[in-house]
Amino acid sequence: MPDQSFPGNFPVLGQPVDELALAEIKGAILAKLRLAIGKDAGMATRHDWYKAAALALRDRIVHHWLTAEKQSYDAGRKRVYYLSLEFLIGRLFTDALNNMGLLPLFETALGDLGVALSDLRKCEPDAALGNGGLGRLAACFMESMATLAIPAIGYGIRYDFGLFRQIIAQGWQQEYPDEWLGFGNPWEFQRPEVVYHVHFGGNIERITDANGRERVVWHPAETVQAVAYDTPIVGWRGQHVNALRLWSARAPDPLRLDVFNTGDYLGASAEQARAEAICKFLYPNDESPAGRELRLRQEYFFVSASLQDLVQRHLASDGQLRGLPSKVAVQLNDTHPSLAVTELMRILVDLHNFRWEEAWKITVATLSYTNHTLLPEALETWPVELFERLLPRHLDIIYRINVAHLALADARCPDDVDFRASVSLIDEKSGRRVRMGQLAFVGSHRVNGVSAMHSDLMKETVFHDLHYLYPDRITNKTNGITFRRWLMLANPRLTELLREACGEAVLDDPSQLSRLESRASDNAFQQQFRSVKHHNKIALARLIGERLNVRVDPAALFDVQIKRIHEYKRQLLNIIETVALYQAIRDEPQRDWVPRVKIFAGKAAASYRYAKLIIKLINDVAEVVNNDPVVAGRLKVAFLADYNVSLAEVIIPAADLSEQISTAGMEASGTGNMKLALNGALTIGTLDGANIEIRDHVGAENIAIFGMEAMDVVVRRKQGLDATDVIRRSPRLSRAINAIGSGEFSPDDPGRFESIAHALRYLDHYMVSADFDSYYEAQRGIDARWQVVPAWTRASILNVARMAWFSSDRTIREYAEDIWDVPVRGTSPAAAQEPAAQRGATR
Ligand code: 26V
Repeated sequence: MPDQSFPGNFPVLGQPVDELALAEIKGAILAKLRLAIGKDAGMATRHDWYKAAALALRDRIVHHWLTAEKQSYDAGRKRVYYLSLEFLIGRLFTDALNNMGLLPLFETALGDLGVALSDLRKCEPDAALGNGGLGRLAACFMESMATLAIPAIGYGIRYDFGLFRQIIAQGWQQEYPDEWLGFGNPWEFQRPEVVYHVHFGGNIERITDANGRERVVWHPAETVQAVAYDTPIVGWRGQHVNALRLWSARAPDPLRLDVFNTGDYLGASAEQARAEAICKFLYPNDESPAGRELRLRQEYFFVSASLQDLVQRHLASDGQLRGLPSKVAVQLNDTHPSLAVTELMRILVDLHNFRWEEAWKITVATLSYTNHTLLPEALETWPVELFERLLPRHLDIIYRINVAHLALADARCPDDVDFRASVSLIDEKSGRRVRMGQLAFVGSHRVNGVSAMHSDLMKETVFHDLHYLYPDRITNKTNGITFRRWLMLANPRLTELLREACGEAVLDDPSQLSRLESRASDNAFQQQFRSVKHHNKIALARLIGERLNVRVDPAALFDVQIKRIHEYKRQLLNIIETVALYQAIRDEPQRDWVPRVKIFAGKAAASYRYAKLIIKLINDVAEVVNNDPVVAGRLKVAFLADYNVSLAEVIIPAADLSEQISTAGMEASGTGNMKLALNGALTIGTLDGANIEIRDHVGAENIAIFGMEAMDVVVRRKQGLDATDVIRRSPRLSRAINAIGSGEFSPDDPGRFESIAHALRYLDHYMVSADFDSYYEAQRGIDARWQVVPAWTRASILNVARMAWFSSDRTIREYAEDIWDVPVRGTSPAAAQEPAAQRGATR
């Protein structure tokens, strides 16, 4: 239901625009332009208009925000606090407009004022406060929590610079700072009164208090202030609004006048510079985590400020902390906020005089932790020495937690030193390090993985022994995506068609998508569906033309791989297949090859040299293939620079084929896989992460699975990484590797890709060579299917029809029920969202 609480009667989607409301919005935008921006319509730039419109919208959101906040407070509702070092939000303008039901009204109002909403939305920079999947998941979850009216606050850091901007120069990636705050940020509210002190360093002292109790006092050496900035996150239908609270760092004493007066102008603000460094930039997550003190400072900074904030809020309403877990659920997004375990213990024991055992019960009952990767090199650990220097009291608390924890381990497995070593919070093998995963696990009542397979693998691998000690702790919560952004906003034409075909209710209840099933073979409907896709492909083709000066045919198969560039994601497998296909076309140019456009986008970590070389290879292959007259346009390669949420919103609706080809066992879940399938792309993928569940839902006949399974990978790796055997058996692969290694695509530097060819032959850790034949065959199977248009369209429609379960509303409902114990408004019919297999449908 649309919310009527704000003055003015705003129309629901699809209804005619109300003249009164329209006049009011126009007045509001013009007033903002004059009074908040200080310009009149004649002199306003597009950016001024955007800001004025955003501020007019924000006013309307704030009314709902304050109402929701008051209702939650009055009802004493339990609150969720989502702690994440990353929130990959993208743009907020049309997202908020859409959820408020104000998109048509603003569009008309702005049109009447002589500006196009479609132009204005491009003025907003992406908020790219995240690296990839983990950060985007946090953003989808924030939107779903607001939609489900769960009182929640997202806590993170307000980075001055988000994820770097990527420029491709002569095929190479270059990084530039992301100055997203350069023109201000109309969405945020600075809260100068919400400030907390966060301490670092110094030493601890053990004392006995007046009651004869042993206490520990921390005498820190350094203090930084955390200042809150709130951004409203509107849920679908605009009724509930939550806050994303991001902390900015500053020094308590920003300018040392005494120092300044001695003439040392730089020294006078040195403290400020040191404090501000904490929120200066976002760390890359796929870089090896070697000794970066600043990162640990970031982690403690945001954990401490957030916990102080939530404890203070709880005390203000409940007066005591004993009942914290009944009013507060804290979700740790990966191990980055693991210090919450020790910080909550410190607050309870040192500051509020709780006995250790009771404090521990409260802590574990309040916290829960999500794991997002099994890659050993990604598991966070910190040198004990660094910890001791930066957070002496926290290290002390870790040691004490470990004593009780290891006593439990000894009781379960007496005299088993290996078991003890594997569950310990301290890794003694590699120079004594604190293991953040173990800490988060032990301090949480629930630990979840992000897909069924990933959660199973957690039990079998990284957390095998901890799972044995705490068998009820690990649970699965398969990721999801918000359909508002990834379907309604990104693909308005498909949304329109779905509303016609499934009814208006599909906007609120994705299980209605299943009503498409009966239309999947309907010729007229198929034509409409194809025409939507074609329209989206024209838009993407135009973008590729503008940005890369490459002409692509919208009738060709758009084959899309968009994600961070990483060896385990295997962009290399895709580009080798491209080379093999290119060679096949050149061998038999007369054949009727299925025209394909290979579309890549993604960033490599700045220090990840091999990934950057893969980007160069893609661009070098593109240069040759795109300009070869023999190919005659039947194969094109496009690498789109600076992949971000906004670019994803253009590529995803235009995709025919979704590449989800990670080495089995290595992709925890994936969420791009869900976005692409929801928009009607068929998946070519390995049995990895959520691909497995996507197959279960869309049906094995509507997805192309290839390659080794996770167990096969483990077995083959044990045998060694040499791939000469498979290459000998595959002339096609051998020829493609030879072409790459010998410089056919890099005549200016023939040795450029020798290292890649070498790895493919002798060090095939990611099974690129081992999986090649299977992948190539699966791709030719895709070619064959593409040529049977009605069958392809049917499979594409069935993908859309069967993706309902991957809504992040479903995921959040599961967190709310199984982990947070918070009530959720409205439940959607679960049965309709079960996998086809479980419904007994024909496969
Ligand atoms: C971190 C590192 C650090 C060291 C070098 C290799 C490496 C590779 C990946 C990562 C990312 C770790 C956290 C992360 O972003 N995980 C992603 O979380 C998504 C949301 O749950 C999930 O869909 C992706 O599969 C998972 O990679």
